[in-house]
Amino acid sequence: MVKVPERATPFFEYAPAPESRSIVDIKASYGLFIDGEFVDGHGKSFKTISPSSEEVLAEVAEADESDVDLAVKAARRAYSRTWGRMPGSERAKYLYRIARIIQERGRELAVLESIDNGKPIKESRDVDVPVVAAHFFYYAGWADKLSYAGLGPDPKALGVAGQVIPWNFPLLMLAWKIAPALAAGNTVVLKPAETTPLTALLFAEICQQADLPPGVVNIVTGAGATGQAIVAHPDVDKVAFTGSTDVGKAIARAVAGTKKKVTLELGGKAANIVFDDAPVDQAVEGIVNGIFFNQGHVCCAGSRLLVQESVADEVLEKLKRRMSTLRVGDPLDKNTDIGAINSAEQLAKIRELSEIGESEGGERWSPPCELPSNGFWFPPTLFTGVTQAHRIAREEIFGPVLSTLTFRTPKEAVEKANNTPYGLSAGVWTDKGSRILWMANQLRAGVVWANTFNKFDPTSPFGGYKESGFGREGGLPGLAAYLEGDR
Ligand code: TAP
Repeated sequence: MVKVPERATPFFEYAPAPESRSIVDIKASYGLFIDGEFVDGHGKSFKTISPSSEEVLAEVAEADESDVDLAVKAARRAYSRTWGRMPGSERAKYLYRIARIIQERGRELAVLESIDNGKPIKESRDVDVPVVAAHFFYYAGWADKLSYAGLGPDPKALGVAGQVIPWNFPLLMLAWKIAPALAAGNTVVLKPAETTPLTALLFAEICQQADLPPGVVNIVTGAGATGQAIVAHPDVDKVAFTGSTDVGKAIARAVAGTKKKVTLELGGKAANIVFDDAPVDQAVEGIVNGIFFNQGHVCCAGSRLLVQESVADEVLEKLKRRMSTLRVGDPLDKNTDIGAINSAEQLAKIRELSEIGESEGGERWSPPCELPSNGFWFPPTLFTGVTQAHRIAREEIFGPVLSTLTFRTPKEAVEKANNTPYGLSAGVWTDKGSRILWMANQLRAGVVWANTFNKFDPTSPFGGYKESGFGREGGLPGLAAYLEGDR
């Protein structure tokens, strides 16, 4: 019998690392990065705050249509005069330089990401930043090998790419977008999310440090309207969007019938499927990583646990015990497992769906844990007794909330896993290789992890089926998405 502790370790016993704050230089205000320079915008400005303290970090320019137009014009000039004419081997040198500077300034990037986004420093330092650098290294290697992309002997870049990214992995989503676009010879105008603009602006400084020609990368901060202006701009050749399915649908409508190519990376409701022959302790670690990594703000989060009935009690007991050891608190504390929820709006959405989960009959459990008084926090939460009809089994919560369903047979597991409008990822835990292969074929998900979860690598294509979007990022498909001749 596994004993679940009555009280988890309280927040105040942690050892915060405030000195790490001093290694970043957050300016009082930021302009837009257009044509290689930071410039004042024509529009208003907005505040970016730290979700763990609610402290105002900086005032950031909000790009309006005229700013977006300037950015697109700068990108077009750079495409026709410098970047689009440069041999791939030369472009590669810039990308390698950027990758190395990211490594050199890795600690600064990680601390800034944790402050602006709320994610634990051990994740930004050990996952986000290294994977960001790896993306630039990987695509630098492709820049002079485009004729091996399978699109003919001399595939051409598309031109100007307009890129709009979300707040959950601000720097990593930027890398997924900018590295392949630049390697293929495109120039870019990128909008980070309103709540997490700071690391994209630090990346702009890195572009200056790397002597990247002006206009190759343009960063325009702002809200949804800025994103809309990028998508609508007539001189944008390619739109790459990562975000919610609702906004993705609006973007698909906006570009329909235009010359623009589009890739959409949207939401998910992944099943993490545990069979009775799985190594239970390992599976429990995978369940925890699948849903509590990055506060569950992960498009491919394993937010539906499907566990085989015969092992459900054992798995859930061990899971509760493991959840009781998770530390929620200061993102800059190296011991923190779960940081702050990114915004008050996201916290309200998580609370609302959790309350709906209870009212629809799900049984809600969280380990006792003391949450800090300032900032936006939500405890790791487990729902059992969930059915497929419940909203928490169908809708993306995008928070540290796991919905558990059970199954008896592999066929039933597949039916339940596929019973969602989404199709981004899935996880399978079993000892049988043949079952892994069978499940991978049956599951309608772009990525299927076997006996692991949430593993990201620049060489692996990532993307969804159904309402999780279309197109792939990462690997060769991620490069081809920025070249003429791709489907
Ligand atoms: P969204 O609200 O869709 O926002 C994404 C980006 O689009 C933000 O920069 C946003 O600006 C901007 N935007 C909002 N309305 C727009 C419009 N009408 N036209 C153009 N741009 C617009 O998503 P989010 O809340 O930031 O991110 C969470 C969602 O992203 C989740 O559904 C998650 O699953 C998905 N996601 C998917 C993936 C992949 S790879 N499939 C990866 C990460 C996240 P503001 O910031 O100002 O709102």
